[in-house]
Amino acid sequence: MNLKIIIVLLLSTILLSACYHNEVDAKKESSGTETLQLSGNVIDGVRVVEVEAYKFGFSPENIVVQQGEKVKIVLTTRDVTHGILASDLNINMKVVPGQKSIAEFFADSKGNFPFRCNVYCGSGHSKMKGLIIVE
Ligand SMILES: [Cu+2]
Repeated sequence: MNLKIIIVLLLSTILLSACYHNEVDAKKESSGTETLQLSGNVIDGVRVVEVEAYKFGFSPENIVVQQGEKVKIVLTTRDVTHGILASDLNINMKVVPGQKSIAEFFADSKGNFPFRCNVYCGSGHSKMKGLIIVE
């Protein structure tokens, strides 16, 4: 009788620890392949991302898109003339206050592509940097 109880206890302990390990593994996996929130919205098959430039930065400063997407960046400025230069993606645009500037590119390869402001706009100009992340 006692032996049966011991066996049942042993078995349930083994089962519980197996479940626990699975849970831990699942957690490890999900944190390892953490996905970033995609920027903008897909409209007619094109990912449209609105970016606002300001002294001295970009909002958002990280633009996240998926590989294979056609991407349209709609740039506006909060204050003075700014621009976006992302040489790796052949993007070179400027925007003046009160207007919109549009650039399109095809996200054909994964990676992080830095961009910066290409219009000198004051003391913090060199801090105006961002990243286009193709995942
Ligand atoms: Cu600027």
